[in-house]
Amino acid sequence: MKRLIVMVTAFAFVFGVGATSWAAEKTFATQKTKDVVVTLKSETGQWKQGKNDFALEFASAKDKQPVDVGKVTLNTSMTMSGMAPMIAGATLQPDKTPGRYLGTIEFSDTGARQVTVAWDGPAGKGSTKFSVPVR
Ligand SMILES: [Cu+2]
Repeated sequence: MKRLIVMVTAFAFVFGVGATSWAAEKTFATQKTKDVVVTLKSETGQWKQGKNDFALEFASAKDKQPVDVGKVTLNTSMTMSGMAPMIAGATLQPDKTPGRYLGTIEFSDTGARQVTVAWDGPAGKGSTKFSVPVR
């Protein structure tokens, strides 16, 4: 029995590192619409200049249960004085559980981003905007 526990622990250690789910995720943005609650999470709990990994989750506004929203996009825009807005979009892929997506996004500088999340699927079509700082 002891040997089995050691093996399971070793397995979890080897395969836990580098996996797409994080040991502890921190929520860094949440936005409620009429139908859904959109949540942004990551291991660091923030977006930084450079490349970022994060998770995007959708839950029902009614009962907080995960909701499959189908096709999802996340785009960001930053207003710059005397310049065209800086635009960055996320690469998103569905995670193993419904309503959860894993994303990467790259920012070339710091500052507040206007984030637009849009979805189109079984739960209907919608979009929401909110602000997230890049530190
Ligand atoms: Cu900028």
